[in-house]
Amino acid sequence: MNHLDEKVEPIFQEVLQRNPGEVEFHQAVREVLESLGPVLVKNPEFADRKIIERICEPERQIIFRVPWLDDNNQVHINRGFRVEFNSSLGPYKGGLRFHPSVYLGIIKFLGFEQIFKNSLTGMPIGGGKGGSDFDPKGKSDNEIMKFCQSFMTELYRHLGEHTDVPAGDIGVGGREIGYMFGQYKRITNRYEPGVLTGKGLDWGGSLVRTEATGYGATYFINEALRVRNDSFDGKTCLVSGSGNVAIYTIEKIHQLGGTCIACSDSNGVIIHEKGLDLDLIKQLKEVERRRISDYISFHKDAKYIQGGNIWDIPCQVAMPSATQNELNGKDAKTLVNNGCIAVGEGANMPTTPEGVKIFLDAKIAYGPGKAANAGGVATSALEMQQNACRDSWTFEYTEKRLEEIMVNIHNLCYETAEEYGAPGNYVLGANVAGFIKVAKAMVAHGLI
Ligand code: NDP
Ligand code: 2IT
Repeated sequence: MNHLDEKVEPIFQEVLQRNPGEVEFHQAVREVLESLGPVLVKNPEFADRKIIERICEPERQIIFRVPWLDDNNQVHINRGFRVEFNSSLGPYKGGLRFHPSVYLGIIKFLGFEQIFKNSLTGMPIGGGKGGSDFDPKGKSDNEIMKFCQSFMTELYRHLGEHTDVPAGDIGVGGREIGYMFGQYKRITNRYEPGVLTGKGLDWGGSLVRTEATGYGATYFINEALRVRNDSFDGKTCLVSGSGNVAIYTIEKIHQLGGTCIACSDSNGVIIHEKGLDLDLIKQLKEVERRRISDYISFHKDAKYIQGGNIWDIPCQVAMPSATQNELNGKDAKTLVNNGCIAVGEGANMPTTPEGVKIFLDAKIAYGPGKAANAGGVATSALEMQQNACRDSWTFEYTEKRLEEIMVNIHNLCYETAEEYGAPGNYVLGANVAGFIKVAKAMVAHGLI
């Protein structure tokens, strides 16, 4: 782990003490705080106003009971969360995650990252995150609907287009957003598209939102390769996961001339040396909601490795797009030794601190999640813009906006890293640039 500046160390110690057991939150906070020492030296008013201490404390945390009935009329109780972290730059904005591993520490790490990510997009959005320990795997469509309705029956009172605007994340896609939107509309008697993003295209959604996170992460790495006089063309790539982010990362890599030879889920890895068949993956995952292992029934030359580690496969570009801490120090070493020159994080905090250090020391093009995967939330902000003026843009126009936003984020991180004496270090660039904008707004708004 890197050193913390002497002004920042006591703040981190207090975060540890005030938030016991929330290990993912500690990890996310530490990674940002490691970059902030020089920012306090240049901006003493941030220390005087205790901006870092305030940023580390969510503005509001909501935890609630979510009761629901399964198809056999059995009662289940889950826990719902919404952490409204920071509203300096706009209404709270960030996804909802439904996964059995969810607890307050995961929602807080995601909400904390979201503050700086949303700041980097240049759009007027604050940071928040929510979700539940509900496990959508194996549930019927009816059970998913019942759960979403019960979840929204509490959450709705905290939302609003100028207050808090959720979207999807792991386990929450278009179907779940639809059920939640329906319940919101029913309870409030208001057709308010601006209250959720990731909506269906016929009822207020934006073209490109489905593709945005994966496309955006690929654009970010494309730009990082471009400044090194390189490109995706002819590169062998790995994309972990096989959900929303993974699918559209693979699609954009293929459009830019790379070949993605492996993807995964929490059970195993698919390897297809001649390049993954993306139409098949979409059919299996988006339409039929099956496991990725079923891929090999359609392609006899593909391999499935149960419990395999995708990072053991030699590649030039790796795009972790599943979940937090899925790539550790040993994996990072293997990737670098195998000739990997770029890593772009579609997922949030997928690389452990040991892994991050190895990528930075090796000076490969490493795009951290809060910069590389910001295209999803940025396109959510474009969806909010379209909703606000009752408009809908074409695919081409919206994708162009997304590409410009990702190039801007890349350049902001790149230039900030140079300014702070760490050229090529996108971690430092993203943390510092994301933080400064929020910090300045907090100073302007006074002690609240
Ligand atoms: P999906 O639910 O669509 O897909 C998640 C994928 O990751 C699945 O293949 C899943 O496998 C795998 N996965 C999830 N949890 C684990 C785990 N604990 N261990 C191993 N594999 C796991 O989610 P998304 O694609 O939307 O999200 C993927 C990542 O991208 C997350 O980190 C999310 O926070 C991040 N992200 C998402 C954005 C979005 O717009 N959706 C925006 C920015 C970041 P399995 O089916 O076996 O669980
Ligand atoms: O982590 C993320 O940025 C998301 N899950 C998307 C959030 C959003 O509001 O679109």
